[in-house]
Amino acid sequence: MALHFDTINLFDFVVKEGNGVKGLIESGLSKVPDVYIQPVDQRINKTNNIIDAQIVQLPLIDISELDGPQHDQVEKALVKAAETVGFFHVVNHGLPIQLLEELKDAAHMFFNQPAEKKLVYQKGVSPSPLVVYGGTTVGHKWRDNLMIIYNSDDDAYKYWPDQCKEVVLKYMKTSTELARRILEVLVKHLGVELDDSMEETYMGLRLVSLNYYPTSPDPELTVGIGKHSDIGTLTILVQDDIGGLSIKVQEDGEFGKEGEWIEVPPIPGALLINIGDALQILSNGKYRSVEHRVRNTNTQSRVSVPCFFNPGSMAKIAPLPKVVEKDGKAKYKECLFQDYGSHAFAQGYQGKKNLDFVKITSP
Ligand SMILES: O=C(O)CCC(=O)C(=O)O
Repeated sequence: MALHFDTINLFDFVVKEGNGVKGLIESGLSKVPDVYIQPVDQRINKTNNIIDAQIVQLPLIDISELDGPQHDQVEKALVKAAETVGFFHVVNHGLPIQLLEELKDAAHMFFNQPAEKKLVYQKGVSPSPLVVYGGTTVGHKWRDNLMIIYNSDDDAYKYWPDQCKEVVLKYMKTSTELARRILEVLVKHLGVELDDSMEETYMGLRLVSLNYYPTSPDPELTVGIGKHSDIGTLTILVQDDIGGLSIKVQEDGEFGKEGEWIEVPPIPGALLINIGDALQILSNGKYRSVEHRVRNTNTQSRVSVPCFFNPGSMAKIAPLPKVVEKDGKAKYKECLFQDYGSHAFAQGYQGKKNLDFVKITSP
């Protein structure tokens, strides 16, 4: 028989007892609890699982061609995607397809465990503050999550959950190579050689998030994740074949009209990459972070595994001097990444508003 929840025991069930949203749905819940019902302006309209947003093909880039005769065209395609839509798929990316499959399996294995096993990784009791499991009523996302920040291989072997430590570590390492390659191209286009001394600024803080989006009794009322832009430089996303991610078009053009949402269907074996706020700041606005969000479905749960490349907490982020020189003025002021991150987390899901924190408004 389905359980009945009031707000307090809902919080206890989901968060304190570690059942997550997944546990809610497995309890037989047939109605979205009030706390998860989104305000009308945050809802993702859909009828019979067809979202209002259009379905558009994003740029699909064969990254292996960076080492081949198409090198210049691939560089151009990366730069164009980063300057316009801010999201693109890559294939022949160097991450074995088997690794991607194992990663999704590992996510399922972790979330399929009984609540008490997941609870071990909850904030405050987790063996490491860098590994945190949370089902949440806070932020009202219809999603469970395991967040893992990389510190060292030793810590990974000691503290990360057995179900996923090997595969997440491999994923983080191979995607770091890929991210570095892409950042090299993008930064070179700005007139700067990316060398080891800049590593801290571009990817000093790497984290992997395992997302589990359970089916929702009414996907019109819930969101998997509300509209936001990522705060770092680049994000690489592995996802299963369910779909549900949509992005907001920033300017009229081949991907739609400014302000429209487009659905991004997964491409088997491809990785989805997007630009984050820090790269928008470093590039003085040339490369653009993008608002995105995730809808739920009432038929299938979904897993996704983003690897976020962020500046280190103590890294100063500001437009690159070479770009400012060319542009004549800086559009953003310098700040510590940790201050930017704190501001963003305090704001919650506000689209791209976080950038206002550092935006220089003309007198
Ligand atoms: O699940 C997805 O497709 C996107 C995940 C995401 O936006 C996030 O974890 O910040």
